[in-house]
Amino acid sequence: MSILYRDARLCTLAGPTGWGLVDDGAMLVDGGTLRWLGPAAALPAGLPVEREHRLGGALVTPGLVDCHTHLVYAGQRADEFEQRLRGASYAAIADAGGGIAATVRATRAASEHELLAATRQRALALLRRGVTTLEIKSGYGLDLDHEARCLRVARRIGELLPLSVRCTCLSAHTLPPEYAGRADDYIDAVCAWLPRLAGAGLVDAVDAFCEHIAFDAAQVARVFDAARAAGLPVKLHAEQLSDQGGAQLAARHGALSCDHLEYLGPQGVAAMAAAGSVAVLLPGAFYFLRETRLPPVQALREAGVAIALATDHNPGTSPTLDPLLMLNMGCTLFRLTPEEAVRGMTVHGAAALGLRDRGRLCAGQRADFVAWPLEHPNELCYWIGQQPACRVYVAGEEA
Ligand code: DI6
Ligand code: FE
Repeated sequence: MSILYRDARLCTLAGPTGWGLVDDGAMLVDGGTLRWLGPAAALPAGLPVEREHRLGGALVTPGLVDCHTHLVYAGQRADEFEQRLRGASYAAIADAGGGIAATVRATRAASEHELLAATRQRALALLRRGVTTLEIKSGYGLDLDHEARCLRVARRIGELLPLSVRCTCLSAHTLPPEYAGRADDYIDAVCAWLPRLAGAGLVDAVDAFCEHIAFDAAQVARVFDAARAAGLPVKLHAEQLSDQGGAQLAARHGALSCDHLEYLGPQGVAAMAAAGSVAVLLPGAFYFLRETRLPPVQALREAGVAIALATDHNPGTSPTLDPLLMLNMGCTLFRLTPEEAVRGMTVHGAAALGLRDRGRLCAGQRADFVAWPLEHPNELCYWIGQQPACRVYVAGEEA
């Protein structure tokens, strides 16, 4: 079915810089792919158009890519939020058995059906707010069966909703209680699961948490070697609370992305630039943990490292389902320009997932796009908590 969309202001992001605005634009979609786009006045004659749809002067951007979420979990951690407001640190709460471990207990206790229902609601909220490609991590199961369950739920979301879902195995998220004092044994176990989870078609990438409250660089390196042996790309929660040299390690393994990065140093920046790893910045977690150390945005820019933004949705450090709020915070907290922020949740978010077929509007790309009741794309970063009533199109069809 070929569909001609017209009467839109296109924000194509087609070039390396600039919004790529096209006024009075038209787009021809066929087989879920953009075949032609440009000013309506330049529409070639004789295009095969089976259906025509007017977008009422809407601003059209590429579909948003939320490249870092922990969407599969049960329960909530509002009590920890209160404890932190009274002065407890995230690390101290984790050391006392709370934090990620608290969500692991709740997640293990939930049924797969409950996990699916809760995750579906969250994914649907993101879809309604313009997200067309979504990464979902495991990491609240932390044994083979529970990790497999979380990854099955993530996969199922991509079948139930008109969204592209990428599933990331984050079994090296924290040490589960049954392995207390035996972190290296747990890493051995994770390395043994990986080929099985991958063989079941449940994993698109492998992630780990490199931090003093999680795993050290040598342990992460073993997980990454197992990922490579299973033919899977890697990414890393790196330098979130301290500089562990995680970004350099990840870059040596050709990481798709390094994420968080508040404590990233010059050597980490250089390593990421050389490896072409994307810097995924997560202002929701920075804000919610009331962090003060800023990621080195200017150094990343100067080194030519692509910067992405994501929600990092999770119950401990970023309980948001609001992608546009992340764009706003990317600008206000991290001093990104609005164009950098929007690229961060489109073309660079896609790159952080290894996807080159989306994130821009140009011929040959997937026809994932969003029609917004806005005049200019900088408004995506400007309104706070307004949720403009957008229409979301996935592979050329309204979702
Ligand atoms: N860093 C984070 O911000 C999340 N995971 C991670 O490695 C937090 C996960 C949680 O607190 O539940
Ligand atoms: Fe995260």
